[in-house]
Amino acid sequence: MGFVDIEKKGKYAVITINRPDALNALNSQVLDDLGAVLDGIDPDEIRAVVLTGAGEKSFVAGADIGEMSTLSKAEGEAFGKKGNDLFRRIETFPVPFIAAVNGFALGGGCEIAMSCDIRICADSAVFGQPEVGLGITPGFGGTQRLARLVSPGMAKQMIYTARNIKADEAYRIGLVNAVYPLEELLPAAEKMAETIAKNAPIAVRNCKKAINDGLQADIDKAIVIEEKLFGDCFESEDQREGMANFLRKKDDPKKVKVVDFQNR
Ligand code: CO8
Repeated sequence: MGFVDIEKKGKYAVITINRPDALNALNSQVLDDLGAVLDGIDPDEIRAVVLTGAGEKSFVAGADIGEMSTLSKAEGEAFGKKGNDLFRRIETFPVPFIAAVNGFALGGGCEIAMSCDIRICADSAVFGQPEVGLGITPGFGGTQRLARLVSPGMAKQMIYTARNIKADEAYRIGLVNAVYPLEELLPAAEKMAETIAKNAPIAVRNCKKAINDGLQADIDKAIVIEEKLFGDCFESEDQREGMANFLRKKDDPKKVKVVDFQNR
């Protein structure tokens, strides 16, 4: 569909931002198309999502500079909100998102990757928040998520200097979990998605919510968030069957089976 493709592969999906002529830059249409693709994902059917960019050069080279160049203050704020609302949807979507960063992840590209749960990248990837060189601030969550993901000092250095970093530095500062040769990146991301999709879906969903919501709360409130989401898993067939399978295995190792977790 439009500038964003989705391929459903069993219990996971691969979403590709597909505007390679502009290095997958995010204009309003791309944001709308991505929103429509999210609308079409049933979290009871799809249990993990890989997000990547079309082509071999760029994940997403930022928000569309041409579109932004003539915006008024009010329009700039509205465009920021449009991106922020969409990226927050990804961040809170009830299944994990893995960003497979296959090249440039600049400005809005770095920001959309940071709204995903997990980031892995190609050895050719380049990350950066070049906005101050364009006379603006990062406006799709960069000032907030980068400081939370890496140290505030490193986030400030990247944002104030507008200096791009390569994959090895992104790995060193904890912005990505792993670096792969480009041709191995998507298979690795899909393997991770498949592994996640095999686990109990309510439990995975509740883990995402517990981590995200807990990070925004003080520790006393955060552990209550965890307790509630932990309790919510009980009495589900997945919990009953997952634990019964372990006990059967203890009783007689031959009785062990791969649990086919359902969304119950
Ligand atoms: N917006 C629009 N078009 C772009 C963008 C972009 N961000 N990036 C690349 N393109 C286009 C180029 O204009 C070019 O198009 P054309 O062929 O029609 O001239 C095509 O993609 C290929 O790009 P290049 O020829 O420049 O390719 P190079 O390999 O020479 O360079 C770079 C690759 C280094 C990635 C270079 O394209 C570049 O610097 N791009 C801009 C990167 C950037 O600054 N991104 C941040 C943008 S600002 C942002 O994301 C803010 C987010 C928050 C918004 C808040 C709103 C209020």
